Amino acid sequence: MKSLISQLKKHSLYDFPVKDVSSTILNSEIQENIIKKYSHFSKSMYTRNRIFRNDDFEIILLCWLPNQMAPIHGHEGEKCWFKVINGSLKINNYSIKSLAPLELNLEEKITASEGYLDGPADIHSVENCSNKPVVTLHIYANPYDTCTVYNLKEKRIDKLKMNYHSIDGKLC
Ligand code: 2CO
Ligand code: FE2
Repeated sequence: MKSLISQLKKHSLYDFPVKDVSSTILNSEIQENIIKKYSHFSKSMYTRNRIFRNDDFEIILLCWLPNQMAPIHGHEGEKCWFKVINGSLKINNYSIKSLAPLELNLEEKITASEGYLDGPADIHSVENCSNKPVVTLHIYANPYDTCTVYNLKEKRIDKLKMNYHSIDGKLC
């Protein structure tokens, strides 16, 4: 993890070049003790467990129980990557067709299994459709605290405050 952090610090000097950051994340081994330390699951929703944050980027471990999902949301212009550490998830990528009334185009449906690297993502939903817990490692540059949620059913756009379930391994 130390080496991933120092490589990302270098990438931050060049505004996170997509190709280089992608290969850094793909090539970085996430040790079992790191996964253990930051993995916390909750029955109420998927959890966001902060490993590292500075002004330029953050690293979060997300833990998904079966059927837990992130609704369709945007990434506020930040660059967002995530790698599947174990298990398998479904990702839907969207683009905006119209804001009023709200209409999105479903661009891509991806089944992401262990080792898959997603990103940089823009508007997507992510769901654990499997019957096993899933862990994913997320890099966000720059960190954001609120995100836009696209509610297609009610044709509404909401702002959602992002919370952490744990920071540095300790529950919030
Ligand atoms: N962006 C969501 C979050 O940070 C997870 S979906 O993958 O980017 O909670
Ligand atoms: Fe996301």
